[in-house]
Amino acid sequence: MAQILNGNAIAKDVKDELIVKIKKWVEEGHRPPSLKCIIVGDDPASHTYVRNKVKAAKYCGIDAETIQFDSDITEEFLLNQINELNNSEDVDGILIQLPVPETINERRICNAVSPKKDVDGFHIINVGQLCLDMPTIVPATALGVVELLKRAKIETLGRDAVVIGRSKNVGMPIAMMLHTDKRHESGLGMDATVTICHRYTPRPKLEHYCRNADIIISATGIPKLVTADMVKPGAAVIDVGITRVTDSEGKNKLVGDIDYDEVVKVAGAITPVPGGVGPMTVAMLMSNTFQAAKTLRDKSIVLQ
Ligand code: NAD
Ligand code: L34
Repeated sequence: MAQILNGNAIAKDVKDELIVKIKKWVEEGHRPPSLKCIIVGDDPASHTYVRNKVKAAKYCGIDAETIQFDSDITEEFLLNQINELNNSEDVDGILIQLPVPETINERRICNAVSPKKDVDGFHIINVGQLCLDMPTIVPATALGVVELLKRAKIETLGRDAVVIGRSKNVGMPIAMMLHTDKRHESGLGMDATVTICHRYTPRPKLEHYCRNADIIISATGIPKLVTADMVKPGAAVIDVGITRVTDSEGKNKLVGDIDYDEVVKVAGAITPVPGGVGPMTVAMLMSNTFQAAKTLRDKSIVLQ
């Protein structure tokens, strides 16, 4: 049976370490880090996620506030709100929970956040820096996956990793981080050999790449995409996917992309859903917020 990677427990370790660092930072005379979470519309999953973020922030000693707007606001209105937060000395981190309504251009919104306050790492400058292996703010889910691998002591150097899903906010940054070069200035250095699969990867090919992989990371939102016959015995399997389904008793539940009950018998390590990558995303957002607070106050760092 695989080792179960407990995302809740690892996320708690990350947050407990942050509590100590933030307490010290405040004792040095700084105000607590401050995070603003914008949410547009009433998508229930988005509200759950933002609630989890605000709760985690309070736990860590970060001041967090949810700013809620109706789904019929204009893009211009939202851009103005972001600009006000960009200009406020009282704000370190800004995130706009995605998805936003279709009337609003997501890329324009992500690029409107000041890169130094962009705790999601979605601004074009932060994405570019990530792709260049430069120090930057890395999207929280990708950072969460990497932190989970590191803390579970799963070796990546020279090993074969498959990332299923190539979205710009999730699959792509995960794949980027996995092949970072230890010799580059970001210092991340995961040094895996990475294969990226997506919706047009033919199923037999997907199976072939997965069977060869030491690490499988799936981020598609397709339940049971990864079955036990696709997993090399002993491989680490990280499930980023989250889908809400109704079970046989009519109850709502969350499932990932991995056929957990079967894969757990073959894999060397596996993350559950819920309680795997999700809590790590939230914890790493806290880490990004503290990083942003420190960067904003460090006058030795040249502004972009
Ligand atoms: P997305 O819809 O933007 O991307 C899905 C990706 O899956 C695409 O790149 C697509 O090519 C690929 N894909 C679709 N069908 C496929 C198939 N049959 N075979 C291989 N690849 C296929 O979604 P996203 O924003 O990248 O999110 C992916 C999943 O991860 C969703 O379930 C989302 O809810 C979840 N998610 C979880 C966290 C977390 O913290 N755990 C964070 C972000 C997203
Ligand atoms: N801007 N939009 C922006 N940044 C993000 O980083 C996100 N994401 C994704 C959706 N949109 C975003 C998140 O925060 C997904 N996501 C996220 C956040 C938290 C959790 C999962 C995904 C989480 O807490 N998951 C719990 C279960 C939550 C539940 O009960 O529904 C878990 O154990 O997986």
